Amino acid sequence: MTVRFAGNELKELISEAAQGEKYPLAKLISELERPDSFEFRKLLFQELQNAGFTGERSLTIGFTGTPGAGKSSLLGEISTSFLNTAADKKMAVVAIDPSSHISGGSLLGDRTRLSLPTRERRIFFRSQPSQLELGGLNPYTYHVIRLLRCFFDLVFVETVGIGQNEIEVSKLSDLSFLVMVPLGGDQIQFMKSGIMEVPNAFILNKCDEESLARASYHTLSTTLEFLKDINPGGSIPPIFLTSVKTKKGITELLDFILSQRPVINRKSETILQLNKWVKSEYGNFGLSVLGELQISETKSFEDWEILFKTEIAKKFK
Ligand SMILES: Nc1nc2c(ncn2[C@@H]2O[C@H](COP(=O)(O)OP(=O)(O)O)[C@@H](O)[C@H]2O)c(=O)[nH]1
Ligand SMILES: [Mg+2]
Repeated sequence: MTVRFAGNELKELISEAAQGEKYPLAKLISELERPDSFEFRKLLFQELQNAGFTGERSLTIGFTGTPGAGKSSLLGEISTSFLNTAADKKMAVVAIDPSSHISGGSLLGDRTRLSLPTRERRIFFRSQPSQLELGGLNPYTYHVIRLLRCFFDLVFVETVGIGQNEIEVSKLSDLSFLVMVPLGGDQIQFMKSGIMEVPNAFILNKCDEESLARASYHTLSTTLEFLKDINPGGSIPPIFLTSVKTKKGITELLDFILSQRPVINRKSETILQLNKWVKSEYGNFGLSVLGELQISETKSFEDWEILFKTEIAKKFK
C-alpha cells in the first residue's frame, strides 16, 4: 500500500503544522481520518517522536453537554480571550459534530466567521463528523487528539449529547467540563444517568442576569452536595457561571483552564484506547487475544496494533 505523505514531504508538513500553518495540519488530519490510514499513522507518529513532538505537556479539555447549552459559543469566547492573554501559547478545538455531515459545515462555522481571524496561527479549529453514534467520538478522534497535542498547549474537545459520550471524552481529557443552562432541568437528568460524577468542573452558561446566576448556582451546588461523600477532598467540583452575551465569567474560566496541568497517564491511555479499538473491531475474542499480550511495556499505539494483528493472524493460521 502506498502512503500519501512520507519522507521529506511528511517532515515538511509536520514542520509547517508545528508553526501553526492551518492547511498542512488539516492535510495531516484528513489523512489520519481515512479508514485505511494505518501505515500513514505509523509513519506520522514515528516521525513526530523523532522530531521531539511528544505532546506530553499539552492539556486536553472536554466540553460536553446538551445541544444548545452554548459549548461552541463559549469556546469562541475562550478563543478570543485566549488570543488577548496567553501570548506564548496555542490552542486547538475539535468539535465532534453530528450535523456536519449533513450540512457540510461546522457548528463552529458561525463562531469562526464571527470573531476569529483565520490567519491567526495560535488557534486551530476542526470539526469531525461522528460516524458511528450520534455525537459520539469517532474511531479517529483519539489519533487526531494525539496529533494536536504535539502542536498545541490546549486541545479542547466539544461533544454533543448526554451519557456515554461524556464518559468517553472524559477518558481522553485532563479536565472535563459539563456545560449546562440555568434551570434547564438537565441537572436532574444528569443526576439520573450518574453523569454528575464524571466532570471535573461545571459551567452554568447563559447566566445573562445576576439573579438567574445566583439562583442557578444555588440549585447546582445543592444538587452536587452528594459528591462530598465521594470526592477524596470532601469537596464539590468548581462551578463557573458564564454568559456569552455579557462576557461574564469567561476570563475566570480561561484562567482556571490555564492553571491546570495534564493528569492523564499517557501509557494507560494508550492501553485503554487500544482495548476500545480491539473491542469494537474484534469483540470479546479480540480482547482475549489482547489479554495474552504482555502489555506492561511502553509502546506506541501503532506498535501494539501490529503486535495484536500478528497475534490474531496466528490464531487463524
Ligand atoms: N442568551 C444567551 N445565549 C447564548 C449564550 N451562549 C450561547 N447562546 C446561544 O445559544 C445558542 C446555542 O449555542 P451553541 O454555542 O451553538 O451551543 P452548543 O450546541 O452547546 O454548541 C446560540 O444561539 C447561541 O447564540 C449565553 O451565554 N446567553
Ligand atoms: Mg456546538
